[in-house]
Amino acid sequence: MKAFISTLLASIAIAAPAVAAPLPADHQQFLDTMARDGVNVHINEPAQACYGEKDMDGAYIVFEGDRYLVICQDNRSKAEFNINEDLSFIAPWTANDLDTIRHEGFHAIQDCMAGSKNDMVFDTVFTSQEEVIDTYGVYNTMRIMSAYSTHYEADRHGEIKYEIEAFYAAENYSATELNDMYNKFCM
Ligand SMILES: [Ca+2]
Repeated sequence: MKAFISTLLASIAIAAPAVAAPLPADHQQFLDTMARDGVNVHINEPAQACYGEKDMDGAYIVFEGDRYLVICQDNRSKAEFNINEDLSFIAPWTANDLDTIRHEGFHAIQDCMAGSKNDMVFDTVFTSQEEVIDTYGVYNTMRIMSAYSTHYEADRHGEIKYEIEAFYAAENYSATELNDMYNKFCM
């Protein structure tokens, strides 16, 4: 009997990841708020973004006035999580996936800070950039600046402050706090 139970448990452990793992409620709420306000939320698609040459975590994009929040999950390519080869499959969420939701969602909030909320014209959310860098850490800040200038064109240099702020916000603010910020600045 004991052996049977442990075999059963082992098979459950293998089968469980095939069931779409629900997002933690706070992150689901943040995505729902943005979706209700017209942001198009895409998980593991479009393929050009999530299965292209760059190993992307996600993106915030505005195309012809429509806002897109793209989340590419860490485990999107792992066949063992997707035994049915379902194209719309959602892998189990990782801490980094959740960080990506907070990071890209924060870019949507930055878009609300200047011009219209769907024009990719950003402003910072926090008044003191010194405080942001101080809290996030100079080393981490330099790491972002270095990665960013390697990956993007030099003429986008002015946008680094928005990246630093988004990394800082994703690390230091909960999805609930970011949801409140979205409601405050975007609605
Ligand atoms: Ca804007």
